[in-house]
Amino acid sequence: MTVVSIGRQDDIAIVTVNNPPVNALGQALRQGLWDAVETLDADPSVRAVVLICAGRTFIAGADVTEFGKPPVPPHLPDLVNRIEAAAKPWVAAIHGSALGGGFEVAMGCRFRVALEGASVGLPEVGLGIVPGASGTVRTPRLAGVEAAVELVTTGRPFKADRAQGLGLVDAVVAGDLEAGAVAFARKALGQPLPPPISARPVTSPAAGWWDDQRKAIARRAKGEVAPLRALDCLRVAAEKTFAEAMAHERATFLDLRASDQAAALRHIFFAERAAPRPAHLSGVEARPLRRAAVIGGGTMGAGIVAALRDAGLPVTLIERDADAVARGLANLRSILDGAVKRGKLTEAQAEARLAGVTAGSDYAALADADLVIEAVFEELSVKRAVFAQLGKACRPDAVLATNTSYLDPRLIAEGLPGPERFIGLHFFSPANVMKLLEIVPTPATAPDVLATGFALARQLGKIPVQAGICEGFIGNRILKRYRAEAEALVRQGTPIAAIDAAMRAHGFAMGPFEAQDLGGLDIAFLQREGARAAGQDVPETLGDILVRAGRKGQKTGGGWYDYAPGDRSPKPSAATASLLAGQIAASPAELTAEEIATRLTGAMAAEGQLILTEGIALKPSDIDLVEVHGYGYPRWRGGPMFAQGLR
Ligand code: 3H9
Repeated sequence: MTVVSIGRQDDIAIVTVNNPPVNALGQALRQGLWDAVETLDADPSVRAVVLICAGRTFIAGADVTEFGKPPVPPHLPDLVNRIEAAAKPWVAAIHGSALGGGFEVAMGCRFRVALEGASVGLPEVGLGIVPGASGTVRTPRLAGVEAAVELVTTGRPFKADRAQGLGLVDAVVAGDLEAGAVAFARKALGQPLPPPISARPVTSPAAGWWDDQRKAIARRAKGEVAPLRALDCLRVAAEKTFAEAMAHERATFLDLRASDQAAALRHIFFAERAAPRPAHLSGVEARPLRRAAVIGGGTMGAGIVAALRDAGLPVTLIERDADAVARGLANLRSILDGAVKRGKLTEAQAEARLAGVTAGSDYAALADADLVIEAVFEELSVKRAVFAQLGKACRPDAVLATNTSYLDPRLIAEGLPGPERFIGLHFFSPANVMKLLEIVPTPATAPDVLATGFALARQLGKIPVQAGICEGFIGNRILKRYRAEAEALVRQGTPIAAIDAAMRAHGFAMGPFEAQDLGGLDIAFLQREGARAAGQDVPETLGDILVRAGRKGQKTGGGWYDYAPGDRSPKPSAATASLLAGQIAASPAELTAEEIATRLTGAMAAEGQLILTEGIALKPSDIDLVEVHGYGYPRWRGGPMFAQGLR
């Protein structure tokens, strides 16, 4: 396949890159571009060059699959310099995304023209590295230090119009990108050329500004090293010569590329991309999804409605009676209002989301639904009653899903006519925000129904993970083990606050006890009580002792910790200490923060190993995705299985 081809529009050469799927800068493409510069420099009939890409996007970056291998020339920084030093001006014509090395190549060009809606960015920190082909050095020279710091240290791309406002691109065109870029090039040839970016000046802010940035980034990064190293590169770029800054950036890039954090982030990057299309479902066609319905308008049901509406699906919401319908709609409204407040939706978008929902209590409204998701109270008899009605009201080919998080889906589906259309779809709260979706087939689930679960995840922009049937599936089963291990540490005398602090230091947003106080201790307690009532042998937990004493977490003013009214910051609790006193070892084992984290993440991985052995999860990376996307496991550690070398 020819990855680079050269065409002409009179005296303007058109260099087209065609390296599907995302025009990543593998060795062949780097060489092809290098050769194109040489060829066009030598051609006196060419006055300017437009660099454009075939397919869905402009060059989306270096080829990440090459990162584990020794670099082969031409190296990307040299290629960017070569394009910049070309005898004719190059114009990058950007559609889709110009990311990482792709945007660095665009900065080697004398001009950048973007199609409306395109974006540019330097997402390298998300892969645990810094830009390695002048991104930290040319960006501040192109658009100033402040824009460069935001672009590089957050890794978030900028849309074309914002990029133009900051000077990252020179023009935004609508319609035919190639024609627009050629017209731009012709006009540019009639004027003096701007200096190449490497020759442009850069002004460094005062030392205090850099210190403030460092503090803010360190707070956000929670142990992730790349954003801070990227800031260092930008500071060197602003304070030293171009050549010195390039050398510093390259050394940092190579150092980080070989780091554990980069390996972990690459692992998650590829696991996320593999998840929506599992190999065992290739060739299995999903059922069409045009209309969806949700049964139950509680927090979870309303969140699922919001997620379905975000994906543009019309939704029918069914509740028991008129009051419950009104409450369900109010729940949805409050989710949408929250999104407006946070700037995620405009008022008009929120209204449109709401307008696409038909709510009522009559199951007859489900006659044309392609997919129904049950999200009612977590009790078997209640759920069974719902499916008995669905069995009568829905089309025989409609996919019927339960959002249960603990119950056995086989029991929920018992007696359902057409059990092959039944599946578990376990969303995480808030369902319109959390990316994880556990997909739980029963032995009766048809392959195309399973494929429909994955298709739904793709449509909703979620990360799907297939889970087998066991209590808690993958995520909640590991959570239970994690909490049990944390309680075991408390029993051995490790202070509650030391455990939470250790897990935060490890990169979790919260420790296990703070998280329980936030979510409420009563949910898991009621579950254990249910199991006990059903005759199972469930030993008393420390959490049970607290709940029995009325300490259910923040909502009761205290759980593992105390909380002052209106203050969510946890304070060590004398009441908790006295309630648990009889359970705690007299001579405590002194553990370091690292030992605590190793013990707890080790327990997660051990449970993950059991889950794999039992066939509940299909592969270790699925478990890592569950933990990273559902339970706050630090992404840059790659998940519990990756961290233990279980890949
Ligand atoms: C970098 O550039 C370093 C430089 O500064 C310095 C170097 C010296 N490489 O996401 P999708 C594959 S670091 C290899 O589903 P979309 C992906 O695995 C890089 N493969 O598509 C998948 O494969 P498959 C900085 C890549 O349309 C397929 O392409 N750049 C790469 O939803 C489709 O991917 C980035 O971090 C890659 N760089 O989204 C950009 N990227 O089909 C990362 C993708 O076999 N990429 N693949 O499963 C993206 O953000 C998205 O892919 C993009 C398209 C937005 C471009």
